[in-house]
Amino acid sequence: MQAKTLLVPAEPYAFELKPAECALLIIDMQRDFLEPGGFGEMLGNDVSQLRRTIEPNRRLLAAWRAAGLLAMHTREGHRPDLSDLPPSKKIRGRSATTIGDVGPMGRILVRGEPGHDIIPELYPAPGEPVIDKPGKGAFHATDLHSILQHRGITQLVVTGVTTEVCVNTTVREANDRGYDCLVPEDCVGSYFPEFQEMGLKMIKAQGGIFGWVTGSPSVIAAIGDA
Ligand code: TIU
Repeated sequence: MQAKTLLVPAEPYAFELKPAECALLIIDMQRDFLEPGGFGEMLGNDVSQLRRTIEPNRRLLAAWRAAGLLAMHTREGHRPDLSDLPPSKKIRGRSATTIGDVGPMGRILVRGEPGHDIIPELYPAPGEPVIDKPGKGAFHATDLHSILQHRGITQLVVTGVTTEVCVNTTVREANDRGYDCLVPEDCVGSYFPEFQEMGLKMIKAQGGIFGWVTGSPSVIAAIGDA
C-alpha cells in the first residue's frame, strides 16, 4: 500500500508530508536561551524575540503528539568536564563569562544544569528522544542520523532557536544527508529580526535549496487529517 501523503502549503511549493516518515525536531528550546535572566539575556540579547515561538511550538507539539507522530528534541551543551568543548568555542566572543562558567541558571551550557534544560512549556514526553549536541548542527557528533535511519525517517519538520544559527545549521546538515526539511516560520526565532527574515529566505530560495518554509497552522491542519 502507498504510504499516506499530506500536502502542506509551503514556499517555494507544497510540501508532501509523509506522516510515517516525518519527525518533528525541536532545536534547543533551552532555558538559557529563552528565559529572562538566562545566558542569552546576559549576553545582551532580547529574549522576547525567541519567546514568541513558545506558544506556536506548544500547539504544534500537541498536535504532533495527538497524531501519534515522532517528536524529538535537541539541547546544545557540553560534558561537565568540558572535554567536548572546542577551545575556540570556549574563548569566542571574549566575554568575561563563557561556556562552563557559573551563570544565572547554573554552569552555562553544561549538561545537567538548570539553564541547559528544555523550557517547561515544551518539555519532552517519555519516549521522545533528546539529542545532546556539542555543536550548532544537530548531526555533528551525535547519534541523530542513526536514530532517524532506524525509524525510517526521511523528512523533518524543524523548529526552535535560533533561526540563523542552530536551525539553519541543522537544516543544512540534514539536507546533505538526504532529508527533506520543512520549517514553520512562526516556530523558529532569532534575537535579530533581520536574521530571522534572511535565515528563512536562505532555506527556501533557489527552488528550496535547503528546504521548505510554511506556517505552523498549515502543518497542524495537514496532520489533523493524518
Ligand atoms: N541554539 C543556538 O542557536 N545556539 C546559539 O548559540 N545561538 C545563537 O544565536 N547564539
